[in-house]
Amino acid sequence: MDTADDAVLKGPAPRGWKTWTTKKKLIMLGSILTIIIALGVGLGVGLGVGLGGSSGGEEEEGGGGGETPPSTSGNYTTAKWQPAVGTSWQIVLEYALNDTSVNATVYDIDLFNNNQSVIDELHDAGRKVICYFSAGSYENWRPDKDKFDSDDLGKDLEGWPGEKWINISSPRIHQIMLDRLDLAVNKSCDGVDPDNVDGYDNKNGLGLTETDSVNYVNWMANEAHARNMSIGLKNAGAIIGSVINNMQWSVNEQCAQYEECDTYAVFTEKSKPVFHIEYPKGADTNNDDSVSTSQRQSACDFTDSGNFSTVIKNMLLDNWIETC
Ligand SMILES: *[C@@H]1O[C@H](CO)[C@@H](O)[C@H](O)[C@H]1NC(C)=O
Ligand SMILES: *[C@@H]1O[C@H](CO)[C@@H](O)[C@H](O)[C@H]1NC(C)=O
Ligand SMILES: *[C@@H]1O[C@H](CO)[C@@H](O)[C@H](O)[C@H]1NC(C)=O
Ligand SMILES: *[C@@H]1O[C@H](CO)[C@@H](O)[C@H](O)[C@H]1NC(C)=O
Ligand SMILES: *[C@@H]1O[C@H](CO)[C@@H](O)[C@H](O)[C@H]1NC(C)=O
Ligand SMILES: *[C@@H]1O[C@H](CO)[C@@H](O)[C@H](O)[C@H]1NC(C)=O
Ligand SMILES: *[C@@H]1O[C@H](CO)[C@@H](O)[C@H](O)[C@H]1NC(C)=O
Ligand SMILES: CC(=O)N[C@H]1CO[C@H](CO)[C@@H](O)[C@@H]1O
Repeated sequence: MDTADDAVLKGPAPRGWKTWTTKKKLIMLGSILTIIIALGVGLGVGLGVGLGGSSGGEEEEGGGGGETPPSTSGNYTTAKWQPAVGTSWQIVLEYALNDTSVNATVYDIDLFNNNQSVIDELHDAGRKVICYFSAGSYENWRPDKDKFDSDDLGKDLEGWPGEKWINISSPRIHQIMLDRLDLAVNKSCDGVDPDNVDGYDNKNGLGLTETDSVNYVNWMANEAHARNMSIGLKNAGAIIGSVINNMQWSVNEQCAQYEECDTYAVFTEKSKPVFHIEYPKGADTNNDDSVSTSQRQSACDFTDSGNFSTVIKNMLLDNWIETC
């Protein structure tokens, strides 16, 4: 894990692995336990009220770090497109998509770098398109960067030059994200992949909590669904229980490496795919070479792996891909 800290990565690649220190994993395990307890309590209440009853968009006050998020039991919206467990996929974020030859049902590509023409081409080939953007960070190279107010910016994302955590509770941020959803629907994206919704797990400088993320992710899901787009949860294992009913999939990085795929398997149990990425070549190697047998095993062999949509990628998320 520590070697990852030495990696130099540029541009709009995703992150998450970067800050996954042992300390963080311990904190996350604690959070998961807390959530499990909270869910137990919440389920008792929720069953009485009935699913679809109470509001999931309530304004929760963000308190101290590690606070237990609410177990939202209702007011979820549905999506027209629900991909099946095991759906094949490809993800390319490093540059505009220029290789559509991979035989995958779903392509996850950058919202800004790609024009509608390539999305149309994928649709013509019978594929579905998920459009990636960062929902939890400011990126100083995006075309809408000037819309961000300095009051909404927090700490730098460690290891990601030009990126800062943002106040995901701010109405100004919400408007920027609504504009991005409008852009996605204009480009005919079938779904969105909003990244960096786990600011609570990082030194964000804004006091972001799990509750903030739960409210933000559920809000964005309802807005995406209202635009006839589907949406998934990126990493953020600690808040799964409070948002999963609003999600159509999980996008996960490195659960095999960190031995936490069981956390994400709850998606497949609810008939929702886990679009799963492993980087067995490590942080510094980005080439077109095939992985070794042992590297493949480290990416592909885990409990429930047969239900995961696993891809083996370079950390830069360029065209190169292998499957299990
Ligand atoms: C909504 O999305 C579904 C699934 O992708 C699609 O079949 C349908 O045509 C869309 N509806 C509209 C009005 O765009
Ligand atoms: C795709 O674009 C990247 C960046 O411009 C380039 O390095 C790569 O060679 C291109 N690949 C193909 C298959 O055209
Ligand atoms: C693409 O994959 C599907 C199953 O996912 C398979 O049925 C089909 O034959 C494949 N096509 C090619 C050209 O390999
Ligand atoms: C997208 O379209 C714009 C405007 O037509 C053009 O400048 C840009 O090069 C295109 N990008 C790609 C990746 O094709
Ligand atoms: C984030 O935005 C909310 C809503 O505007 C505000 O109440 C809160 O104080 C802001 N947080 C920070 C750290 O500025
Ligand atoms: C989406 O398309 C509509 C109609 O062409 C246009 O009015 C609107 O400005 C577009 N929105 C974005 C975010 O591109
Ligand atoms: C996939 O999930 C189903 C339903 O949860 C389960 O019965 C099955 O054993 C799983 N298959 C694999 C290969 O893990
Ligand atoms: C699906 C659903 O019931 N959505 C509702 C959630 O709550 C907001 C605010 O009360 C409503 O506007 C939605 O219609």
